[in-house]
Amino acid sequence: RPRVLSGIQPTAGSFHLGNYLGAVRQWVALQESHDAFYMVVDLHAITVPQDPVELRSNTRLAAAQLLAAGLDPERCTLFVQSHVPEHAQLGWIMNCLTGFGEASRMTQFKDKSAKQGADRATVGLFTYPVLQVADILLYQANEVPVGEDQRQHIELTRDLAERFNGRFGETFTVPSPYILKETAKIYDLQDPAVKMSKSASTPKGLINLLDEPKATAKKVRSAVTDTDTVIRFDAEKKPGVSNLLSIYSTLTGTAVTDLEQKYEGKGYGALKTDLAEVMVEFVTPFRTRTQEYLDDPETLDSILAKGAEKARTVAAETLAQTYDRMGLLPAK
Ligand code: AQP
Repeated sequence: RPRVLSGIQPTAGSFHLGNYLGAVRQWVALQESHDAFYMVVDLHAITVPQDPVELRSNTRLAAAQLLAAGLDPERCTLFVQSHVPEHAQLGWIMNCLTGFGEASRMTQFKDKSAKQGADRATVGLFTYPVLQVADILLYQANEVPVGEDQRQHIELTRDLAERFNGRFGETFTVPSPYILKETAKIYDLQDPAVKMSKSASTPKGLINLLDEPKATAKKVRSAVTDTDTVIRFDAEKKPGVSNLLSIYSTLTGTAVTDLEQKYEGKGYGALKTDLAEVMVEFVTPFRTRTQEYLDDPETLDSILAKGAEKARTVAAETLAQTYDRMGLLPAK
């Protein structure tokens, strides 16, 4: 079975709809066909300041949401990044292979550091993509299911894998991004020109999966569309409506063309009311299941401990091989 790896940050408590449709939904599907490794990336979360108590509870909350979304510990390996020390270790190696200019070109760092102010952005935030390279290469992943915003980081991963292999001999699998066109980028419901994001979206434009379903329905009903009335997918001319169609189509498994037909002659109000209902039907059981996992922290922690053990077996082997290839003297 080909291998996949991906991660999600334990920040902001609830996952948002972009996280789910862009990434987590694919993770659930891929555990059927792939040898899947999924993690809660707490080491990435600390690249910006975190409250220790919240970080710990958000880490459990992220794991609970992944299980609620459908990850099955019998079918995939689910773990917390900091439980596998090899991530930080290979991260250092990859830092030593990455050009300073190369890292400086990462647009996500540019965006995030600009938002924080250059003096407040940490070196950790700067090397975040390099740690991500290590995350992926440790597991010799063939594919990495992520949203469009991560494409550049996967490119960097490919470059570094090829560089290492070229310099020290075939060691790493060169991974490919696994990005589904329809859900590669879910947009802010109030500003369909920008991606839905926990840090950049307005509260009204951001669908947090764990919010009150009623509040979520309201956000959907007040989504920004356009002054036209036709329900048609056209990402350029009708970004708001197209975003709603993508979300609707993915959540219900109905083709966008079928939705266009269904809503022919009907107004935006009908589309939004129906999508609000679809959303409520999706988030209501999701919230309940998440709470069930949170109510049983022992089971949750033991799932994560087993996951970390499985992950370490793979990660340790890759790291040992990497050290060996580079000429680091083994400890006797
Ligand atoms: N709007 C989105 N559309 C599609 N996919 C998305 N992802 C995030 N936003 C969208 C994907 O979700 C996965 C996990 O993301 P993360 O934990 O790395 O969080 P992030 O990318 O930092 O999420 P945000 O909300 O975008 O955070 P900020 O505001 O801090 O930048 C990834 O696969 C990501 O592609």
